[in-house]
Amino acid sequence: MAALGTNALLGLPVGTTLDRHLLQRQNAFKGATGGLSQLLRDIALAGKIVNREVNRAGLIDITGAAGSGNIQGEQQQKLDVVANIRFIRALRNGGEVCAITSEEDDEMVQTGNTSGKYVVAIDPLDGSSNIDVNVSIGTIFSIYRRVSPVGTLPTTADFLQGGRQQIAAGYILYGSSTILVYTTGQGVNAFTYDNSLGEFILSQTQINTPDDGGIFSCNEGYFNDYPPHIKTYIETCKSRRLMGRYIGSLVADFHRNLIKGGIYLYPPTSAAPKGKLRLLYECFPIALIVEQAGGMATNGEEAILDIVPRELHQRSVFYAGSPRMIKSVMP
Ligand code: P6P
Repeated sequence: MAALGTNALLGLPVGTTLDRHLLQRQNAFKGATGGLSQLLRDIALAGKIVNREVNRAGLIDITGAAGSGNIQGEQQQKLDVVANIRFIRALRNGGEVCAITSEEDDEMVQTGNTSGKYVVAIDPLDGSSNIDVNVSIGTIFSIYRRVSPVGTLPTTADFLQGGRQQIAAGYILYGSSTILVYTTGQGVNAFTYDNSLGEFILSQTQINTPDDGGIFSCNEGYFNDYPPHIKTYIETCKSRRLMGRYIGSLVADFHRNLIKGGIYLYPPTSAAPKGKLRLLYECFPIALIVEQAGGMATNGEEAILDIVPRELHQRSVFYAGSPRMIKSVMP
């Protein structure tokens, strides 16, 4: 009988808990202190709590607008604020993280753990305009080792590192099932949440995205704003009868294309001439995942991971997915 999705690197069968997977990975790397494993457990814990709140949002009056805005100029949803609090609290209490950059906070959040070796950039709840209409949403996270000395106050320089300096990245998709997908640079694995056990269980190992795909994902409402070569590319997709799929949640659109093969496009628009998506906590983590899965991510001029950010909430044009499709959108 064929191996049941055994994780070739560590011989871990599908069905392993996230905790055991982290321990196996930690033991496989000499000098590992367990700090990164604990950090990922802290993220998973917050994800379980947010999952619970997302699933009952309509019942406990945490849908709708929070009545506040964020630095992005976006109307915060109540669940945006709730998710932000949950992830910041889990990371602060976990002790491994000295600072957090969140889509929902204008400034870097100091956790008070000056001994923490890591910093986290996070979009606590991406696609939150979909919350009230029961469409999939997600959390996206990126982890760096701090560059400021351990024991001192962290600085923004800890976050303004190139995309290839990430030591881990991932996302949690609150969809038909809740899955956590992450990489530490040794491939991409997915864990499905079993809420009867309260555990994330390994469900897909060493994910590889197809070299080409049959899905293109973009907001065609902005088609008239797109650069000519992107317009041509989208017209070509249609002439080839590819499927257009776009639900307005990056994590959901990206994950579908990762598994089936496809391309996600957020080109420059008149409203966002430098792109809409945020580099630190949307583009970088998704780019690390897709490259680890054999795909590509670019801003149309260079690989996303080669960019060195200048500011915490910097935006970027973003194309990510199957390599043959990405090569078609490079000018
Ligand atoms: P638009 C959600 O706000 C987000 O950051 C991504 O999750 C999503 O793909 C994109 O923006 C949707 O933007 O302009 O198409 O509504």
